[in-house]
Amino acid sequence: MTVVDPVSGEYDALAARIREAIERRSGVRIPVVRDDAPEAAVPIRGNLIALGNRSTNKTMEGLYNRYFTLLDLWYPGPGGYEVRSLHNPFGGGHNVILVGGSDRAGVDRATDEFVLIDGPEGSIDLLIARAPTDMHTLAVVNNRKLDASPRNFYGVPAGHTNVSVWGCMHRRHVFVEDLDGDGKQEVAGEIDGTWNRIGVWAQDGTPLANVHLGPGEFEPPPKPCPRRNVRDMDVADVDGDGKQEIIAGLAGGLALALNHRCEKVWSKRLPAPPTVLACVRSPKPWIAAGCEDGTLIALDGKGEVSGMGRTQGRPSGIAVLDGLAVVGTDSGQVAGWTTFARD
Ligand SMILES: [Ca+2]
Ligand SMILES: [Ca+2]
Repeated sequence: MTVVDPVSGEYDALAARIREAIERRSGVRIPVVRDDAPEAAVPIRGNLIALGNRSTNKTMEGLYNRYFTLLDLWYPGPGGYEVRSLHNPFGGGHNVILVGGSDRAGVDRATDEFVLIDGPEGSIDLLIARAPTDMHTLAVVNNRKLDASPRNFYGVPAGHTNVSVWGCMHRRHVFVEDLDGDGKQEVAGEIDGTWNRIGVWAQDGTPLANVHLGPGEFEPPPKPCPRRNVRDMDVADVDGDGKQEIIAGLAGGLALALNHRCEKVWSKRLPAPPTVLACVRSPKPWIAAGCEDGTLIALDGKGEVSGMGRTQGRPSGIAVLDGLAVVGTDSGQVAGWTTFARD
């Protein structure tokens, strides 16, 4: 397996993230080649992981011109992403994993969604979330079968209803973490759109916990689907008890903390609905949220406000850098803040 990274260098950091994710899981360090390398040529001569779209990656362009992918500057559109397997396109027994988007935000998100977990009998499963999508299930591709049709990680525990809608519910986060501290990893994430919920599943897909958060907000036509009401989420042990909390920013204006059973630990009403949220893990855990009106909030592990600031515009992205929360807004501002004194 080889990662194809364009000569532009635009996705170098993303290619490194994929290589590290595979190395962490399997112990194998796979090669990364440029898209003008012989190993990246189409028709393909080996198993590839291709980043980007037809305009940013020559390998993608070769596949696109033969109708094997539709990833371009229009599809999946601003911020959209697709992680998909392309099975044996040239009959030579070689396959491609497409990690694509129309813009950097989409390809970045596609890389985030490239999640590997332990499969049966020592094998490895790739969990694939898509937006746009058909159903809200995760696709599960096992490294020994390379069959992209199995679906999992969408069920609900007994006593809960599995609300299902065609093409109107999405997966945007897949966390693989030991939530309850028992040494085994669980899969956690939100399902959003027409109906919103957060779920936790065992590694075999058995539903362990679920909380329903209700219908999404309707947008005026031509938007076909209700927007999500889970705007952002993260997972961290924010209160230091050895078990991870699930922290969600909701369109109704709340930051919500759940335990691994999806039970509410606390919720906090913010000055305006949050658009982005992340947990900062050092030097001590805290939660950073950016709100619609540009307010930047720091919450401690109990949901109490420990700091407040302001930026211009609506926060559209958040990252954590060395104890600092950094937010970018739709008006072009970038702001970093922390609640602790820095060296
Ligand atoms: Ca566990
Ligand atoms: Ca905890």
